[in-house]
Amino acid sequence: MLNIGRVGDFWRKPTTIESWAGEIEHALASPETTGRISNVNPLDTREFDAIFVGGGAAGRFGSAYLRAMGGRQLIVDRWPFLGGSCPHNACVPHHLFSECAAELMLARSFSGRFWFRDLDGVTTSIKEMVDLFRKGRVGPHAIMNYQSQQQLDLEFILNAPARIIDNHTVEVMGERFKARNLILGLGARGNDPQVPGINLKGVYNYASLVETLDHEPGETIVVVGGSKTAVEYGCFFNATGRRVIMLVRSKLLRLIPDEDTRNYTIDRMREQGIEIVEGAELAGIESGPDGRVAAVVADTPDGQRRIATDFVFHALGERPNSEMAVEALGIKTDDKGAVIVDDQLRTSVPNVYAIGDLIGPPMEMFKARKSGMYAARAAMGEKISYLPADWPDFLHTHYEVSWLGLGEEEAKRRYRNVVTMRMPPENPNGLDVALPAGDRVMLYAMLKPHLSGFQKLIIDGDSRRIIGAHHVGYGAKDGFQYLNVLIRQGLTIDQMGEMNELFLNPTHFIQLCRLRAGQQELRNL
Ligand code: FAD
Ligand code: NAP
Ligand code: COM
Repeated sequence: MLNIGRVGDFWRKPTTIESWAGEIEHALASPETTGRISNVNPLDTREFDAIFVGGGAAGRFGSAYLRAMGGRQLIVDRWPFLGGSCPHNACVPHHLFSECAAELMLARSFSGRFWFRDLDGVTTSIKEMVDLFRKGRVGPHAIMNYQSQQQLDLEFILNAPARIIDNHTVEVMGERFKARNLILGLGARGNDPQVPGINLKGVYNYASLVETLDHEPGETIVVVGGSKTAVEYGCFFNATGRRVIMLVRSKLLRLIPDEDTRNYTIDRMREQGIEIVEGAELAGIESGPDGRVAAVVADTPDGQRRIATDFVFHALGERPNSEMAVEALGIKTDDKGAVIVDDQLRTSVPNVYAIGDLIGPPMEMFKARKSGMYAARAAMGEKISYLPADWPDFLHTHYEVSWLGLGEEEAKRRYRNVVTMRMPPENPNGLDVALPAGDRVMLYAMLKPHLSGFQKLIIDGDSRRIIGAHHVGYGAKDGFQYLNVLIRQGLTIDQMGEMNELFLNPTHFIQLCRLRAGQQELRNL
């Protein structure tokens, strides 16, 4: 009989979200004295169909699916909650900080007018927001545990690192568990720049920021990196009133596929005061007399530059946590440490699957959850095939930037008759036009029109099919999820023009299509 928790197994225990919050708070404060948080069914004698090693988005969604199919699963996670890095240090804080960036940009743009207080020269606290998150995250954590235990009937052991023994066996604090399959969802961690001074106090990545920020950053902040995380945090720091200097190895935001969209995005970042140095390599971080960061040294196209600062944030991508699987199982990985899987999410070791960030890019929530779900089906004997393709994407600056399909440049390489529809329209005064005027940009549209966003739809004029969509503004990314499916099914401008819009909406794509759908020979708009 399994009863492996500390006093009082959680199986069928009537918990609440509040009681889970207390449990998790206690465990985070003193993990050792809490011991294992065990929710294992002591009466079920069936073999586990799969042990999910890691209970992040990938492991949790995979488990829920396997359980829904009637199988028996067990999750083991070293943290005292389910859901993994998303609610603990990755997506959820990012969304909080990006919301702060958008709110602060609005407040600063209309500072001293209407109901906005005068923010001229005012710096707002970064630490207060980080502390707010650290205190508040226990809420989402508790919901994950409550839902998984009470509503999804999942079996799990938390606050307990797992050790892989062989392809059917995992050891959890001295006790061994066996399953028909292992499904590894061990996640990834931030890459550290390999430079002198990287361990100084005052140097952070997204994870250490929320765990260890112990001072209010000074006037100047250096951000190293040029992709989603660097930009999202850089824009937040900037919006608080800091001088932000971004050191970018190659090109900023090269993942945005449409050049007009990318340029609008970067122009607005610069306009908010962010200094962007492309072609810059971090050379070292200097210490002050107190053992904290005092300056950053970078090699830039204009020569070596020393920037005085007490706060450095770096975001250089992620490395999958594959070491344990390599040591224990000899599992095959690529040169970046990602576990290699086939389209059935099988690794090089029989009966071992891998999912989520552990299998490399795209390291996004949709893939974590879907790969978990597909691995569960495979482990239950279904023939599946999962390779992420054609997904919609987004990031935050002070805005939300969403895209899917092709950018205009790539579209023109692939199609001979590319038609675009954009807002603001392409004209010499384009940036002064109060379009798009949609949700959450109406004040900008009235008073600072060039801040009201940018959007572009790309169409193959011959087949009339939509082949790309791009948006800078607010509230559009939700629609992009569904639009992506329709576009993969061959959505045309004529079909889009038949949809029913809710005026005003963030994207305007439906009414733009209706304006042009009557044309035999499509022209740009
Ligand atoms: P994780 O959530 O990292 O789960 C891995 C789990 O394994 C963890 O719970 C860990 O405790 C556990 N574990 C590790 N080792 C052991 C062990 N030995 N024993 C037991 N347990 C172990 N994606 C989006 O789609 N949208 C966003 O807005 C977004 N924002 C992001 C912001 C940032 C700053 C970052 C860094 C990422 C963001 N992502 C976003 C990506 C997203 O967070 C990840 O793709 C997703 O969380 C990966 O889920 P996972 O289950 O694969 O890994
Ligand atoms: P990323 O998208 O992999 O980008 C890494 C950045 O670091 C790039 O700008 C890269 O430059 C730079 N870089 C890498 N190694 C470097 C080095 N040695 N020196 C200098 N620069 C270096 O990673 P990320 O932005 O850190 O994000 C991590 C993961 O989380 C990604 O998979 C991302 O998709 C996900 N995430 C998602 C969201 C979201 O959905 N909104 C938000 C945040 C993070 P080059 O361009 O020159 O290679
Ligand atoms: C979301 C975590 S923050 S999970 O995907 O619901 O497990």
